[in-house]
Amino acid sequence: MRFFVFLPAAVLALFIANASYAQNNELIYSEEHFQALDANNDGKISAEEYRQFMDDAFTQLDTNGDGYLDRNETEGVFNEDHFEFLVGDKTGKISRQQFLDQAMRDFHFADQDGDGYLDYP
Ligand SMILES: [Ca+2]
Ligand SMILES: [Ca+2]
Ligand SMILES: [Ca+2]
Repeated sequence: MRFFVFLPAAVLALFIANASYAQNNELIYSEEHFQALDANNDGKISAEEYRQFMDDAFTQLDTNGDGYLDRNETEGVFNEDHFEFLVGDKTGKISRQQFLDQAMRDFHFADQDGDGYLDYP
């Protein structure tokens, strides 16, 4: 399965072994990537499983534990355009809520049939 997902492309590559990029930040998922996200092993990724994964990812990225991601913490994860896009305001940092909101927009974008789950490739 190949689909374009903006935020996960950057984050998943960091936290899932062997995730690989194609061009334009398109992440190529293999079955093992899906298994990493599919916490209850029912063969599909629910919105809640996805949200939990991204929430954990945020916690790991927020190395100084202030509840925001700044440029230093996201170096090598987001380029400058991505960072500005995610910040979206003048704080200069990405809050957990902003991060998860974008993650869930990506989830629903990737869920093309709209059943609330991402299926295995
Ligand atoms: Ca599942
Ligand atoms: Ca931080
Ligand atoms: Ca679906």
